[in-house]
Amino acid sequence: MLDYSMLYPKETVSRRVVSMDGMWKFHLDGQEIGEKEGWIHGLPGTDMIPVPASFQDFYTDKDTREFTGDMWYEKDMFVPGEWEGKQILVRFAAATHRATVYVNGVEITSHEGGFTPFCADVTEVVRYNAHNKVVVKVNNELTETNIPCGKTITLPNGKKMNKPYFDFFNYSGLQRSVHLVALPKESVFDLDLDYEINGSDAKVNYSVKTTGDKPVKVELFDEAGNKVAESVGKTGILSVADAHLWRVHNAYLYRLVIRIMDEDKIVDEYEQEIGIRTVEIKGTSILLNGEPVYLKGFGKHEDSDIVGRGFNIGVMKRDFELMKWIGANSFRTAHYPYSEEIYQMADREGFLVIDEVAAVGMFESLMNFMEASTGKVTAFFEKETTPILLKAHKKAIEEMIARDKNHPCVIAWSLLNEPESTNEAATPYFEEVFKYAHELDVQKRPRTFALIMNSLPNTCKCYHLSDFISLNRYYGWYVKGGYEICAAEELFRKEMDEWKALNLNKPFIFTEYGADTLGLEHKLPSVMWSQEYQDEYLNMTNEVFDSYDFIKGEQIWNFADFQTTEGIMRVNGNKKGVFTRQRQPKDTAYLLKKRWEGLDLNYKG
Ligand code: GCB
Repeated sequence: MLDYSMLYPKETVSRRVVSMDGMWKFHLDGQEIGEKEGWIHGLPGTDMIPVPASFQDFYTDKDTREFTGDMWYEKDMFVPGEWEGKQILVRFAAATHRATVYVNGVEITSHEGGFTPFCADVTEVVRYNAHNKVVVKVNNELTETNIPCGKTITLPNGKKMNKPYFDFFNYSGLQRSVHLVALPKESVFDLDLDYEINGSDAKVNYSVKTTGDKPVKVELFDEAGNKVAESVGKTGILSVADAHLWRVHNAYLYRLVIRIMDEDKIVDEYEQEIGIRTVEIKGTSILLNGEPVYLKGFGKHEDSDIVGRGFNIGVMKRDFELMKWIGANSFRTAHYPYSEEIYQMADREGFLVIDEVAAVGMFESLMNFMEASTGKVTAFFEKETTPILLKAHKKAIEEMIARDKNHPCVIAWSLLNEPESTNEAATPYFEEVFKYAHELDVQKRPRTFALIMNSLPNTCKCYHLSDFISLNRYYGWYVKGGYEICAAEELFRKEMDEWKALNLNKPFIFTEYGADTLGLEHKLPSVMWSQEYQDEYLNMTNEVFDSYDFIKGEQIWNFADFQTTEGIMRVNGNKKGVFTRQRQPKDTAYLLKKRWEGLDLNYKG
């Protein structure tokens, strides 16, 4: 079990939350001298950097942008005297990819994994009614024993460099918010919810974990603020008559209030917005509240100008507006769990989310998107270090599920993206992660992984574990692009016919398909990279999607252009966006809008 609570920090009668976002002192440590020189007590120099943000795109020199290694952050925090007797935490929503936290010169905790929160319990070291110094050492090196996978090399000039086995820039640093939190000593630690719908009524099965033994009281309020159910006990059932269900683009959110009581005194109070809904796979259908849904949407990234992968509340708002405009109803959090605020917004806006753990790059290649289509195979899960990787992967799944399980928007877990799954050795590894996700999720949401191009009906050794099959396919781009597109279509249909012949009786969705397109490039007749070709490519793939009844979703790659490592395969980033990186539509956005607005939610039933 995790030794810190994954609950989102919220103020209530018993809890206090102070944002530590803003300018932090910052120092790169290429020589690894920080500890020796006493940086845990305070950083040298005067440079400051915003949090949350990736550090890379602020600076004008390339050594800084490409920096690989340790970087240090520092900020003072004032701890009010009236908090004495409480549990005091510094909560990092993420530190990419690993971090060690020091407060007042004392090492408090370390955390590995760059896309989930952790807390430093500083109760024993803080000074009350005084300023306290928080110092964080963050490291952004890539390895094959943690996720996302890659390696770190040393250049002839002595500088380290990241070599990701994945196709997005290795943005890093304190990319999400930091909060100072005060909790009562006995507090709500965790919450699990599961739903049953019976006609117009619903049951909410809840289970609360606290850090003590005092009794728990739970109340449920509707959107108008009326109490609709209550219960006593750490586990129980809330019966809701005439329940408003959480639906696609018609989200209804109830407010669950949990209180730890001492007689009639509130010891702790926590609130959670919840949506009553069920998710289930039946035959080739994905059912939400028992009704079939067809997924339309995107593989996304957290990526924007200047702040990189840093959480950007304005970009989040714009992205949701664009997704609504184009008629999308879903997205996959490719290739890592996103900022918590994005799930909160998806809950509110009624979007369906496939939540993906950062298990990307499990195919040893710097151009896996290319090489997989040539049939390349790498023995990724047969290494001496595979058990260490598996342990890190399982921990990341545990943290993702603990963090995101109560969001109604999360309808499925994606446990790997484009792994090497054509080797026998992959199967036991996959079995472990699939079993683990199932154990952890009370709602038993469907699990999947995104299949890379070399993972075909006759080569993939792991697809049987997926509750629905997710395909990443680039027929007409990496395979037979341009004037050969008719050959691409033939190969595409051949593969789909082979899947059909297997009669798996499971839904298939496309978690990736797309074509790089330069935002300003027009050419008549089309050439690859032109806006005209992106449309041609989409018309071909859409026809294939419409030809198979078991295809139950299409999530195009990508929502927007995004930054990658430089190289001959990318023109200053991946340009498969339907929108530019500045969130303006390419031509194809209008084609997709027309298509998606015309497809019913229960398309293909
Ligand atoms: C993929 C990867 C994604 C890449 C994409 C591409 O299959 O999952 O991370 O960005 O292909 O554009 O090649």
